[in-house]
Amino acid sequence: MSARKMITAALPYANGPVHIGHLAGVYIPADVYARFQRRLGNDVAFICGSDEHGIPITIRAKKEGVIPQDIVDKYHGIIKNSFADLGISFDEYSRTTSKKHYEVSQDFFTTLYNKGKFTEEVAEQYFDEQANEFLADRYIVGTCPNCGNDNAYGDQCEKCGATLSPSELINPKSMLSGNIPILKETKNWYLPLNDYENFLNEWIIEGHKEDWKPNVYGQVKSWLNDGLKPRAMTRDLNWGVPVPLPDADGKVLYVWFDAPIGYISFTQEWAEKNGKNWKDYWQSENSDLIHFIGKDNIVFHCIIFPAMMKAHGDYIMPKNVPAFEFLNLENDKISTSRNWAVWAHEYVEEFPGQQDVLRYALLSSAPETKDNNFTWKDFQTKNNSELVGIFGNFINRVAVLIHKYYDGIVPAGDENAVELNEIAKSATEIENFLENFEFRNALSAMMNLARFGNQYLQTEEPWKTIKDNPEKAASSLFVAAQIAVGLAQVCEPFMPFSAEKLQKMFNVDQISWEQLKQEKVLIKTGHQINNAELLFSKIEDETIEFQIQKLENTKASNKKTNPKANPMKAEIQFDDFTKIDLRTATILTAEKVEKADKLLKFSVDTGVDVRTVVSGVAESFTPEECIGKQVMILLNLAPRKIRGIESQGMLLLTTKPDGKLAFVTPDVPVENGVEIG
Ligand code: B3M
Ligand code: ZN
Repeated sequence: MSARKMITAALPYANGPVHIGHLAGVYIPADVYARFQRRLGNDVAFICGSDEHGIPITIRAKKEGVIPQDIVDKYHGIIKNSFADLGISFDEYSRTTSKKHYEVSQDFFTTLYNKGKFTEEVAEQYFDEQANEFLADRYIVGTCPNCGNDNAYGDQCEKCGATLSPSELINPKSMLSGNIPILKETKNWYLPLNDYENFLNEWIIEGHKEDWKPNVYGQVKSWLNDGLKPRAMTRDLNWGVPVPLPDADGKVLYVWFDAPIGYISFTQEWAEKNGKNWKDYWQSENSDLIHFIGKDNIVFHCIIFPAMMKAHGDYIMPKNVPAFEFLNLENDKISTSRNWAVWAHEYVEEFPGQQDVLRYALLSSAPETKDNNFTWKDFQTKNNSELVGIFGNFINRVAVLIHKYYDGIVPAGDENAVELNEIAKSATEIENFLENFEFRNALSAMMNLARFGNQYLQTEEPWKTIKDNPEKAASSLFVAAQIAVGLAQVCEPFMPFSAEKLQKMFNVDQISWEQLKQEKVLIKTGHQINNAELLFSKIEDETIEFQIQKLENTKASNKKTNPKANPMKAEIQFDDFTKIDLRTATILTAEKVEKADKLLKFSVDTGVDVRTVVSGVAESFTPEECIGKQVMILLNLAPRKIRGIESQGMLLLTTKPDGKLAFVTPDVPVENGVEIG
């Protein structure tokens, strides 16, 4: 009987595109595993989707000056396409804003509520009176009690790395309005994780010491040693799945409550479309649940989500949670905000048809047991020396020689040649490694078969023996053809695009892993093969230089030329800019405004008319200094009353190093009323 494998990959936040760190640490290994399980003949559901709730989304929306829905729509599309382009073979890729997900996650909450699994707690939380909103930790800034950084967040100081709670911040301020927040009482529903300590200890600490990765096991153990506390499963926020209770206005499910339920709701979506029963995957002891995640998600997948499922009562526990460490880029931490990344969607565009090269390079430096590093030079070497030099070279020689000497028909050879054992050996090794989540070793075992084939040809030299021992040449190429087809089979989980090309080239179908281990002859004497196709091509130095230069540019633009300069405001569209009517103008008269130390009143010739403008420049200029100056005016600014005087427009000003103001003027005299833009 085939086994059932419920495989999940962490739901990426739809607040930015995916980069090589995500790919190497979660999605490519998960895909290799899922593809391999399918080849074993197992019943696989490989499920993922975008995580569209939570603070990361609302922060991004604020930064881009749009609403959260716009953000998730944009990035969900980009992420989904990148995965498809890179051959990540999800059975379902959905999103947590789907209708089904709202139903399933609310239903899950209601079940726990009705079973009395939550406690209700009233606690004081920071509230922004002007914005009329409770503030998530990330929305509070203040001075770090640890290092004095003035821009520490309510949950963390990014300067010294300290983990904080909002109440520890000195002079907390709301990021929404800049005001000082007040403390206000609010009720939320908590899951008393402490009630699940015994269960978790027994299940993981006693039950999975041997088979879970040491990094995962160790982290869980230290959490349990420290003791668990009740954790709020609801939040006062306006972006998320509404809490399905009558007295819960303005409250949503905690993103780490709803997101993992996404795995379940997406499985349901998939099952409905494919005539399956989702419960076979989530609520049956015949199913193995496996979560692929990054190391920062361990506590959620090994403690909180299992506690939720345990509280619910109907669910199986994960069989394993292979969590990966982090991948660095050119020896520096990958960072979305610093744009220090290789973005999946850019790679696909810049390296068309070379998806397998990235898959190969990332798998071979997958951060399995410790953080690892990606460099472009290394990427180039892996392609040129291994994929082109060994794998591609071997395949190409086999196909070309069979065409050259035998018109593309596989010649006769020894069906019991010892070399043929290498194929089953490679398949078995790969199987053992993958069942153990050792992706790098599995990849090496695959490459070793290519290496073996290459050396075999080199020693046999059929291009020489063809002259005086044609039978030997035929036998060598028969064996080489078996190895080539073996490679076409074993490389599929790792390099699916190349596998497809290879299968076409040798005119064979994909077979199961079992067959691969049993059948020595994978391509028979007399079988017609197709023309050789180029599998991999050399990556030139210029291509790599271009990528390195791109990173250099990022580095340069991350270094502010003026450290005091404020960050850029939210992006605007060209249409927004064209609404602004800027003109050249000349100051005709200037006088002090009574009882206002800072203000001067001007009459200004704008070319269009002569109008009155009040400006706060009295501490920088005398009225006499201003008369006759050519300036720039924002002409279509709605009039405002300043000290009883109607100011019709605004003069453009900037600040000099001494703190005094200066008019922005054209660098040569021009007529009044000329447009600027
Ligand atoms: N969105 C966190 C992350 O991307 C998160 C994973 C959810 S898995 C249920 O790190
Ligand atoms: Zn600090």
